[in-house]
Amino acid sequence: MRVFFDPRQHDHAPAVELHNGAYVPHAEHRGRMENVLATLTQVEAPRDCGVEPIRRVHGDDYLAFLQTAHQRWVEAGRDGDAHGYAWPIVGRRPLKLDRIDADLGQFSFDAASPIAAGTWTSAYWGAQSALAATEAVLAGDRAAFALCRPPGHHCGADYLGGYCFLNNVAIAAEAALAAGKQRIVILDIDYHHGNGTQDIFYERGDVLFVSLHADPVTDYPFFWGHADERGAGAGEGATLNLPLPRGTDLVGYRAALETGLAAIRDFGADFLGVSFGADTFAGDPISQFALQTADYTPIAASIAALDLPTVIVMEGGYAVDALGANVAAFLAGFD
Ligand code: SP5
Ligand code: ZN
Repeated sequence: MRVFFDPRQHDHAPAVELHNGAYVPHAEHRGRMENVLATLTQVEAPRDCGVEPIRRVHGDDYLAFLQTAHQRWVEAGRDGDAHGYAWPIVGRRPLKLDRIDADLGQFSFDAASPIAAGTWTSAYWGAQSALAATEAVLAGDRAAFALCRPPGHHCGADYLGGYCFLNNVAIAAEAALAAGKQRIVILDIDYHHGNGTQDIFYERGDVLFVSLHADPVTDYPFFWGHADERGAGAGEGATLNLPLPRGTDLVGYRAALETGLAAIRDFGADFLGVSFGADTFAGDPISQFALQTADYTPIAASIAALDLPTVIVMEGGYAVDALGANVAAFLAGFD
């Protein structure tokens, strides 16, 4: 399987994140990618498809914010990475505000996703990796893997969060639609609910979003991913959330996966995007499922049995020393 990654995806290097009331080392760091790259024999850098395919998902105001936020932070006399502290949870509207602090609130939903000097560069090239994998699949490859960093599934059309800045799987899905695909499924198997992806396609009937994740009653992102969120308007019924309890092992996971796969078969898709997070691993430091490394192979084999052109996009996974082995076990299920 072709694998895409650009070394500029390492540039994003926030120092700390807010966790349980204190600043701790940022969990989403370049060592994750280094561990995965060490297990892969062949990795290609993506070509540059430019910003247009990103604009199919993200608004221009948001993209301008991402590109300038850290510079504005520095110009405001601040040190370190840009962190927000105030959010417009009621009646958010596109106000033109001067302060970087206002825009950090306007364009994000959490306080744990700082913007560093290299954030835009890394997010941009991560999205290009997703687009290159999509191109490979559109050209006839059965599956391709985009080693995206930073991840993408928590960010929406005009907000960041959950370590995510550009929604790589949504960008891949829109590229597939632009190339003539008609019905897309996004299967999200990161530990956390993919609230940004869900939001982007919530009112769309041509993109089915299926997510297996830790029950948001107990886990981040809390406010989305509940089973009663099923889409709206033309997208009514095209969102399927399958929340699972902490402690879920392969037995419980496969039962939910079968439910998701049955919905995917019924939908009649011609293209599949997989948001793959390895934070479902038993040893993950910020997550509470109980999957083992060997479990990722049969999980992937069940997904591969859908027999759809498939782009796999990297999302989370913070047990750094095991990440490469977990990714390799997953990719093996497609071979
Ligand atoms: C893509 C993805 O998996 N995002 C997950 C975002 C979860 N962020 C909130 C959880 C807080 C965990 N902080 C742990 C810090 C350890 N250094
Ligand atoms: Zn996650």
